[in-house]
Amino acid sequence: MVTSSKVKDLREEIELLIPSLGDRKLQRIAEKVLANERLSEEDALQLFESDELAFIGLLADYKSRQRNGDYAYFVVNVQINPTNVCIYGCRFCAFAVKGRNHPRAYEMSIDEILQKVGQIYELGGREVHMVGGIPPHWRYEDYLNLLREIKRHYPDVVLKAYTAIEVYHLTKLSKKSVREVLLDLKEAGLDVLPGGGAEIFNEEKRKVIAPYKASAEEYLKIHREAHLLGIPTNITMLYGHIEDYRDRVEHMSRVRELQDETGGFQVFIPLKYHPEGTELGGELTSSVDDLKTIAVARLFLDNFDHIKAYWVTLGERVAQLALNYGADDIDGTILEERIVHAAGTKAALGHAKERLINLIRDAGKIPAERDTFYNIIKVYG
Ligand code: V47
Repeated sequence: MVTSSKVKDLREEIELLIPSLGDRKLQRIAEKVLANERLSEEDALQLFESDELAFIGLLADYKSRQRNGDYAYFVVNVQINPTNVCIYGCRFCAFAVKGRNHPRAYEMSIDEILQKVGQIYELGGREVHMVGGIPPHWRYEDYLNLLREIKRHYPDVVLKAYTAIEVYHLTKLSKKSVREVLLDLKEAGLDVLPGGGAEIFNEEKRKVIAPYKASAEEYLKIHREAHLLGIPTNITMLYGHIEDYRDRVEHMSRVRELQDETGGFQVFIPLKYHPEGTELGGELTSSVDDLKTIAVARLFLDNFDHIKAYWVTLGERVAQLALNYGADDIDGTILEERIVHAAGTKAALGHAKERLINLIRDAGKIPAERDTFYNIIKVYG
């Protein structure tokens, strides 16, 4: 744990403010935070329902700096979405298409994929985040071969690839157990499981937004197995659609429980829902809601080292603000992203490292370039 010189000042500020809060419950929560006591689900709900965003942000900033000092992390990475053809018709997704003959369908060739991996080498990065649709014509071996080919050409690349949803699909394709599939993927070159596909764990809402997807139970089982095999994983929560605050708290509670059990999650990533072009439709959440969600995640998930403000969904400005509301990571250069862009995000792509560094500096934090496993590569003091 790296401490920040600001932690003491923040603590004093919080102590000064507590007596002036009109809300007795919020006072009690603040006292718990200062005493390093775990927040209950009721506390988290209370925070979501409170209007005291600035104060909640202060509490979350205190917690974040206590754990990660004044650092905010970024990674030089490339995102690759190999295909948008997908058997699942998730109603929040504007990216996927059902069949190969759809006018918007695409599938990258292995050469195209390798060329994209090459781009990140040129920039000095090593992380490849690869996730896409689940096409009906891909066989078990296709998933493995793609990893093998990338590793054969670029042996020291770090592959953060396929979500628990692909793993679930692969167990069906191969009739192998989750453990066997994960071992095959690991052997083929998988390093980390990304956090996509978690959506919202409440079964009722999950069935409405993603009717055919693996259940929350199955999803979490795959992450548990990965952790047991020494494969670190990330975890997301898609918010701002039909879920309510209770669902968000339930989701985070299940995440916290599994983290208590295994300690295998690296980072929690709240993903802001973008409705454009989706079957589900809806409205964008407010920036107040976005910042509060980051802050509550930081305060509730006391067993997580990192909370990511994913700039692609939040937009650069809110992601930057989030670094003072409990987030300590903004993901990376990415270069290309199609999933959230299909749903209308206007976040500009191809971020130069310098831009991320400036964005972090302007937020009053110290930019720290990290690898996929959160080891610091270089600090830009
Ligand atoms: O699982 C799909 C989400 C996820 C929309 O592990 C949408 O470090 C918003 O999981 N509006 C994929 N979101 C991206 C993802 C991710 C991103 C960055 C880092 C990591 C990590 C993981 O995107 C999907 C889904 O939850 N998504 N459609 C949409 N309309």
